[in-house]
Amino acid sequence: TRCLLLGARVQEGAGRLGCDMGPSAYRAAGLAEALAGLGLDVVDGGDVVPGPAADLAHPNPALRQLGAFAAWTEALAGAAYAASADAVPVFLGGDHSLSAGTLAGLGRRAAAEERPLFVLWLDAHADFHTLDTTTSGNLHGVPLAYATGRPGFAGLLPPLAAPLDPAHVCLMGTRSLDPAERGPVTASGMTVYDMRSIDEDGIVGPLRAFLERVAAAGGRLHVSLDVDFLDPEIAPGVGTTVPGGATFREAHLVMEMLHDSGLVGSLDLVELNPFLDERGRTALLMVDLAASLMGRRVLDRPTRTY
Ligand code: DIR
Ligand code: MN
Ligand code: MN
Ligand code: MN
Repeated sequence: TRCLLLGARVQEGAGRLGCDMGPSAYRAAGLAEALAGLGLDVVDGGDVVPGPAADLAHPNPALRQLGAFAAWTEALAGAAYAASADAVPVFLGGDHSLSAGTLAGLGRRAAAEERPLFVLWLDAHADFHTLDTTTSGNLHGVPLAYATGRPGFAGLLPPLAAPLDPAHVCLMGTRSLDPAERGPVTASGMTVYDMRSIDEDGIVGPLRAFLERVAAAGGRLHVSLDVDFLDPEIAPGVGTTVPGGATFREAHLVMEMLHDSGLVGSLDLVELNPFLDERGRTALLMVDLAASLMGRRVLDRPTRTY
């Protein structure tokens, strides 16, 4: 299969500037070379360019950059739909608001294939706010709500060709929910393996159970990897660090199991903020994780001093 890298220099959804440099950092950290080194056919498709941002009004005064978010969502939905026809797209973020677009486009692709779309959401957060419930106003906090068809996005964001079934969504690494997200996350039917459950039960059994469900349903699997899934001690280059995240080996093991499953059809690498990083170590770790997902084995991982 062909692996298509697509940059998305969106930073308007995050609370601090700098995520627009993410695609450059992944390229400088050697993402294309790492994947090509695994024998994959890798194409760098450059960066997705959004149309102009409309001036969109909304009663929630906290909201920022709604017009830019809508323009990015439209452009990325089109890019994700097109790219997923014959390649495994890897979206280089950019903040997590970009997943509104990728999930919309991949939902449309899955519907065209008559396969269900499943999503593995690796993140400290649930990103399940609606435009009405967000208090930060940062739109990286809403993509899963939009993609699963929660109310309040109509007329502002592109209509969904096929809403994502919350029963097909698995959150892992969760450890920071805002009060207004808790009830809706629980009621949604999404599977949530929060950090406490991973501490108690490990990450292998829960992930295996989810992957078996995807396989049994003949699903197309999308993986959305937020840098803050990882513990800040190993991944400082992100604007929303939360203590107690996934360890180096937990994260690689997830990626290795995803590769072995053969189910992954697309990947988001989001929230890397190179301005906050330490000499590229977070970018390099994300490159290594992507390589594990694409088939690098433990024994041929290059030695790096992070
Ligand atoms: C928080 C942060 N829930 C918000 N969300 C983040 O602002 O809505 N998601 N950082 O990754
Ligand atoms: Mn996120
Ligand atoms: Mn997050
Ligand atoms: Mn189902």
